[in-house]
Amino acid sequence: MKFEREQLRVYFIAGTQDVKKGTLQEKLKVALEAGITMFQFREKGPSSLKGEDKEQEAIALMKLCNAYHVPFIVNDDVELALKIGADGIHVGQDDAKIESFISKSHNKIIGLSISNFQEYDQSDLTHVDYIGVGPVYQTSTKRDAKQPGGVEMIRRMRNYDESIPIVAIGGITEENVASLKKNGADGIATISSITHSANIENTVSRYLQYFN
Ligand code: 3NM
Repeated sequence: MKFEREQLRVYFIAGTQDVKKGTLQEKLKVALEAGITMFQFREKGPSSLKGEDKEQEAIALMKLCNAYHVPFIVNDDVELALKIGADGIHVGQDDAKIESFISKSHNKIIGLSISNFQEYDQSDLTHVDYIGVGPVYQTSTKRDAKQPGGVEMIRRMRNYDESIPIVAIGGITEENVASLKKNGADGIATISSITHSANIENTVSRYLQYFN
């Protein structure tokens, strides 16, 4: 699938470990129906699925995304992404993974996490379609998250690179989206505000309103 920056508008990220009530597949279906523009399968941590179970879950989630023509991105696991034919990968500061992915695929979406200017400067962005910049705010979802940079970091990153597609991540809620958009984010990426939402449809609809 070809990358377009509009796909970053409402970027839902989750793994089975993020869902306490119900299932990830149920939640993803509601979120897709409500109009999320991208999905990342991020299966991580002690309670996450492994091996064959992880692959089966990934395939089921990918099929849902395909039905809605929403890109299905795999976090970190290049081998899995290639094996099941995902639309792309998202990686941390790891150029080797990007190299190995592009050597075995083409026309795929590649996202890279960037937490600060030092990481930006040391990254090769040649094959990178978008950067995930964060954490913007305090997050309890990612254990090893760096210091939050606030909306200021988004503004400075946008000034530093005027053209690269940027998705803001970390502690996103309906309250902070407007200022992130105003300061240059092409979209928001969120885990808990969707997985913990009492009404996913409303949450996604309100996010979309800010970017439409
Ligand atoms: N990456 P929530 S913060 C997956 O800073 C992830 O790169 C981050 O979860 C980064 O939306 C984060 O619940 C967790 O805060 C986002």
